[in-house]
Amino acid sequence: AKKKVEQPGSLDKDQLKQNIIHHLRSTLGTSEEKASRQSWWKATCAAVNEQVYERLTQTQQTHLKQDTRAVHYLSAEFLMGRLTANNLHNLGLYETSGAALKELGIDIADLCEEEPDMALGNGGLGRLAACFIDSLATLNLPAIGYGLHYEHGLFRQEIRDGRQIERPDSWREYGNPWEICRPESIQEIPLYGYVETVFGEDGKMKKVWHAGQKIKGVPWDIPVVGYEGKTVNILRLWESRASEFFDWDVFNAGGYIDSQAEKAQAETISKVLYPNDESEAGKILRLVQQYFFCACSLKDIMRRYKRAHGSDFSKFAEQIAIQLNDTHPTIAIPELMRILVDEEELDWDAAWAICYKVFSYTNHTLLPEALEKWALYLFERVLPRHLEIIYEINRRFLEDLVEPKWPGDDAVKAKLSIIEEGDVRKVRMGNLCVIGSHKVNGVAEIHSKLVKEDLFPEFAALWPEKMCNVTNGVTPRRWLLSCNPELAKLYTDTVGAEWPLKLDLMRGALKHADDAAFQKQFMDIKRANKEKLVKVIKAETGIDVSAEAIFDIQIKRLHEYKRQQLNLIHIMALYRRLLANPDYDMHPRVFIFGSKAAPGYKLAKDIIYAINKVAERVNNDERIKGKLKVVFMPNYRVSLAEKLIPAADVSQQISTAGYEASGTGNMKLAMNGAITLGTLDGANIEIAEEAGAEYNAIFGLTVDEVKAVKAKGYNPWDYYYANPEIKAVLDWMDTDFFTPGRPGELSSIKRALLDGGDTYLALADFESYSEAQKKVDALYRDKQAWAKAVIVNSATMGKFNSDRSIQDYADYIWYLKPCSVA
Ligand code: DL6
Repeated sequence: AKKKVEQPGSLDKDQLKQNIIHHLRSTLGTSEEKASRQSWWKATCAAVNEQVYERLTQTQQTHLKQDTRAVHYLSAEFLMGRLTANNLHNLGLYETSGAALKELGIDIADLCEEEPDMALGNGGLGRLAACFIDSLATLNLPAIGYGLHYEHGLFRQEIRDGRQIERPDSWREYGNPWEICRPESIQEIPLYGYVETVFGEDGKMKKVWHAGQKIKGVPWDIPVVGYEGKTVNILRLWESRASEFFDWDVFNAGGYIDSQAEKAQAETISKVLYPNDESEAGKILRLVQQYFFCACSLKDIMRRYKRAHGSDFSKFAEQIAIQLNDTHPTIAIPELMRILVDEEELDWDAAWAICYKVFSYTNHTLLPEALEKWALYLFERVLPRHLEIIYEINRRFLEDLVEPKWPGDDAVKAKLSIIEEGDVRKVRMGNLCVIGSHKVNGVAEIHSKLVKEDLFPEFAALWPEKMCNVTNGVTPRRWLLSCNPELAKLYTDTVGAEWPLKLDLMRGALKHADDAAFQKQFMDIKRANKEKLVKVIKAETGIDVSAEAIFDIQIKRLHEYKRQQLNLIHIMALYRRLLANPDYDMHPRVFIFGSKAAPGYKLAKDIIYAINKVAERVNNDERIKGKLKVVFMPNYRVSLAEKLIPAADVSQQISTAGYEASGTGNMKLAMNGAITLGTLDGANIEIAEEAGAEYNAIFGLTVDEVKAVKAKGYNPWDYYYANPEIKAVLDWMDTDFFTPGRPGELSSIKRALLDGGDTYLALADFESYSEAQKKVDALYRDKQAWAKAVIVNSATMGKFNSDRSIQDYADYIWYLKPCSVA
């Protein structure tokens, strides 16, 4: 008889307990008496996986049977964090597991701490991908995430004498219970070599790519459990291996090291996330990484398509949607053309029509340095056939579309061409993405407008309907239900249990925003979360802080445009005010930073150093009576964000207007009851629209004002001379006040702000930022007004559910329908 498929959450406490003990003994080979916490964690995962795998099989069989259209989300980054609590919540097993483990003498929160973060990403873009695959499964949308199985994710950050030190991250050194190796789906990927032109028996010309090297792609699947656990999709990550990983003959002849050379070389491809690309070898490695994961994924997509449709490609674009998460997977466009034209022998126009319908591209930044370009000579070496295909795409584009629209205009042609001319000719991946995709989206209203008007205006003129917006979102399952269980419970008690799926329901709490009893409940939860964070801060940094203070948090990658330096100079200004007048009227404040700097970004590392040095001095200065504390939390990562966000009072989102594409931390913090102290940039604008600007602290130049100031000619020295506080603070950096005996150690920041031209207008926004900070201080002291503001912020964040973003993609970009799994 056919076994009944387990419904998610159907295990009771005793069954779960039995399963955990069973796996402890038979999977981990240990016993209740001897087991380490690691073993308990792995046994719990194995017990839960019984359900996950069953739902996964059920999902895959349903999709296969119904031959569903699916989206394939190609991303160089998936910043997953930890999966245990998330999977338990999504399966409805968190409470039951907690109870089962308690009877076994284990605290579930401690158990979850055993899991290393899966840090296969840098920041916003990677975390967005992780939220999106959660939402895809939750909405029962057939989807696969495809990426790279990096052996080492984003570096682990240590702080030594205030400086960032990078250490390798080894997230799967001792095995990861959430991943499944699938050797049956290994792919082989060609690289290098040359292209031969041959003529077939039919007299047709063909191109044959003779690869110089072949690499094996081994897939690792991570099940992605949707909320309520019905659909379990997969994230498939490719690991590189040598095709012939061990040369037996060379080994036997005594060449012990040489026999493994090919293996070592092949394995470097998936070794690290973003290898340093200052050298030529580093640049090639990045290009190879991108091609490797795209080519593996396309072969996988082809295999699945052909299983259902053979070589009839007329249905390909009906069945397959591929989303390019930024420019990193752009190479998938010429690769699909190569497969269709060279291998499947479709004619060019038919192949191009398919590609165009299949691909869509999300732009995540306007910063020119992030719009990838590859030196043509390197590209040709690694992917000779792809370069030919790109030339042909470009030729047709320029002749068929650009010339008719702008006859004889060589300047427009040069700008839109996929090939950039110059001393070193380059392949522009951004242009290729736009030309090869049927939709191009930005990630917040303002950003999409700037993509259209400033970044790609000519492309928008050619294809006005192509450019669109999908405002980002975050999954409320991780970023509220799991990380802030007390607030989640308050929402459930107030608006019902459906809110994690329909986040707009949180608005139901608005009617209690003025109610003193509700305010007390809300603020008691915040206080308890702050008390918990006080302990984490003490344990991680040794710094004592009080939960009485305002917790003012800036957590994000370190970049000049994000303006941690603005926060820092304001902290120094406050410190000066307090030194000048110890009774300076302010509510105690703890400024908390969490941030990693790119290893080669010197100024960003200097800013981390400066924050730490200012922190040392401020935190130990008794004259200011503990009114000001500065904390730099080392090794900022997803699991740390889950502890910081529920405890925040103030969310600093202070980028120069026009530079932060969207931001997603801003959404998480507001959802958890923080005021946004922010510029009118990225999604801050939409957050302020939803919550009401009056409940936030908005400051600074707008996008248009930033453009106007720059156009007029910005001179930061004007601000230095006009504002004595700015002058004093910057001059302080040249002294040894914060770095005793070593004057000038902080001067690089001053130099960047003055001699360097203050590219991101920190000094221009200082005064208005400082005023906004005063407003925050005053509001906090009015307990009722503050409580109301944070409740309003939290309750109005429904729009920023990643389910809404994914529904927008499904409706307007992928044309994708849900498929319910029994
Ligand atoms: O769209 C996700 C996220 C945005 O919220 C951030 O504003 C943006 O900075 C980030 N972009 C990147 C750029 N990476 N590249 N290339 O991470 O995307």
